[in-house]
Amino acid sequence: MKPQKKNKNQDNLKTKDLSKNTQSPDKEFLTTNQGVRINDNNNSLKSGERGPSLLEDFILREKITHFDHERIPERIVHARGSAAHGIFQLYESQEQFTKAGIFTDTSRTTPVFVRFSTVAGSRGSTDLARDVRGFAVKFYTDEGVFDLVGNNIPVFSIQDAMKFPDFIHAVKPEQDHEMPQAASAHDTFWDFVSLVPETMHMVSWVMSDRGIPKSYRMMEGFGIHTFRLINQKGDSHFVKFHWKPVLGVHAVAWDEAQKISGKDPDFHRRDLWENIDQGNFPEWELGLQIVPEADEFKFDFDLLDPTKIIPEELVPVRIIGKMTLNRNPDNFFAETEQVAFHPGHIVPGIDFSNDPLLQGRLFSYTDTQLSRLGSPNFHEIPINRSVAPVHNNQRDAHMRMTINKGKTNYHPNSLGGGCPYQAMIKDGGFSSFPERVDAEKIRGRSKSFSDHFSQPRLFMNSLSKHEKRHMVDAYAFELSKVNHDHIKERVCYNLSMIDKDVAKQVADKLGITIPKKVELPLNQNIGADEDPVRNEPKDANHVTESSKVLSMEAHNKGDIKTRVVGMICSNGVREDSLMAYKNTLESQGATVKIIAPKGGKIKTDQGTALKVDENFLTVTSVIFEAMVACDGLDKEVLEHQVAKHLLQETYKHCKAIAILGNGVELLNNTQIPTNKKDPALLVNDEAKAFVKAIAAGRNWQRELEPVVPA
Ligand code: HDD
Repeated sequence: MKPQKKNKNQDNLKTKDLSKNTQSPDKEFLTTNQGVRINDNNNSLKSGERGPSLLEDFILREKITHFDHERIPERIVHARGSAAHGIFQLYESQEQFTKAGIFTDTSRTTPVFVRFSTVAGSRGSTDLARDVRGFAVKFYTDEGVFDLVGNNIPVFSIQDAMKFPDFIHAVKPEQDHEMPQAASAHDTFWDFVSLVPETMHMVSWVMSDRGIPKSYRMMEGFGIHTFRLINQKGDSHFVKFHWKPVLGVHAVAWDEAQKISGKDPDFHRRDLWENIDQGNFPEWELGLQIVPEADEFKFDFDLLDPTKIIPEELVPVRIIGKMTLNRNPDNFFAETEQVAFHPGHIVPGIDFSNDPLLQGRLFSYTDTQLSRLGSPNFHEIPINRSVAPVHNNQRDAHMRMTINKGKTNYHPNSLGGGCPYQAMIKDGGFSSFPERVDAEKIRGRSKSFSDHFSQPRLFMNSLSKHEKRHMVDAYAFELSKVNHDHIKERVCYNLSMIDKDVAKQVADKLGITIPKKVELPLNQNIGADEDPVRNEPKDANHVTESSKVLSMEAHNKGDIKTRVVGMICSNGVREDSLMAYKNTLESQGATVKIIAPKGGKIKTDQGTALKVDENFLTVTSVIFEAMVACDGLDKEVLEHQVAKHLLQETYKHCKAIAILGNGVELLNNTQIPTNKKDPALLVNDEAKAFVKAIAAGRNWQRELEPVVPA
């Protein structure tokens, strides 16, 4: 029997595997699908030049038939997404916890394919919706495919898979008029949320700035559920998976998000693509929170409850390796659309816990591929194909690619020499962790799942002032779009169980009063026969505990790598100061774009021609992280509405601005207040100081001042 192959150079292994199916038309003739060369691809076959078309035109029929069937159903959730290829490398063997090769063999480079997504919107919706982001990683390991299908938020909205279709129906556009697209700000979503308080933890994360990331490259990822790791001896440890972005965690402002949705709805997709294209490969470190079996009941929440985190203060995250995304897909449909993730794709050394949400997911993901990709042979699609050999007795079905040789397609057999053999555990055969289960069959939920408010309170306590303000504003924004007051009241009532102050601020903005008690419609509790425990929360006290890493502030790396800075220029711009700034910014890893009234090129005061990246027709401040008004601007720019708007909007979104030389005249033509101390508004300062100002993060203080129109 063959031992499992060990690959030291796997990054090329998946690329090599995919290359069996990639093709390019370079120097080739146009043909039909049957390989017949086509002589005229412009005209159908007709009886006479003006005559009716002829049914015998096999070229026309084939072309149109294929076109007619190009679309497949989009994903029921996470329809909008973008993906990239990459590699995973382990820093240090974790063999004390797991026997999985990717987590024990430091000499390996494991290929990965990662798809990021929004949840609620359709395939063509905006990237900047306020939403959770999917973070799904497919590891092509020597021992088979391992999928870590997570999100950018560490908790889920519901505790049991039984509620998933209800939750998704509620958040998707409403069934009568199919509105709104890619938005949770509507009645059905908040109706559901208000009746299911376990949603409050995840919803509070989504209402925070985590719901509007700056970039896929700047988000954390979480496996969410507790999984198990199994070592060589068969011992089990509970584990939660974390992805920590090397660029830190960053978000945009809500007003910015709404504007980006109009100006560049592909903002995240473009950002991922362009950065990989330019060699700015995004990186994440993989971390594990390990809990020994013996500590399963040590916490005041249940490890099996997916609406709970394990605070990092209780169980630190062990960083064990790094993932780098280094190649864009060749074809969006073939790879990004057809990739099929499944939390049930695990390898020896990893196992499931009894989290009831995870257990339900184990059914759902294969099932959905049957209607989305149309066949149980979806594992043969190149992007889904394992790099570990696949041999079994499954046969036939739509679009079967493998040509299985021999006579036997059953096990056991003697005619085929007993092949393929079952693998002993020592040969890498998967065996489930022999957890003892001895219980009554019930449809119910553990009481250990019933505290819905302590952890959202921990989250809110951990936010910085401006983060909390943004969360309050987001709650108020979303609920303002709800037509029914009783829904708003119920949400505020639930909020008051978490944080009375937050609830009051939201209610004030909505112009409603928080009720003392809310009546639930009949039989809306966990089970119709259960006590209405949700309506009588046990604990409405304020605890002051907080967890540092829950604030995005804790994840600012203090650099400006890959940030995009705009420089407002015109003909005659002063080249020395422009270049001093540009060079310094670029030396720190930023990308600089020249903005000028017209496209083409501008001439500096020294006669050098500079390419214009954005002209006044296309430019928008919201795609930049910071803005510079250069020295030597001509009168047209100094008085131009677009130039003024660029500065005002950059200011409004609290981003860093540098003013050089006569750029001050442009600043003075705006409504930006210049009489206040503002660490992110630099006039004739050094480029180094500007770099520091950008790296420090936004000056959210400006939000407390009268709004600058933009
Ligand atoms: Fe799910 C897709 C993440 C709960 C059913 N899910 C999907 C994707 C991500 C997640 C990232 C997109 C994968 C891709 O890019 O193709 N889902 C999660 C997380 C969950 C979760 C982190 C909870 C912790 N999901 C969940 C439940 C169910 C589903 C409870 C059903 C019982 N999810 C699906 C699905 C999807 C899916 C319907 C749609 C497309 C697909 O699977 O392939 O089966």
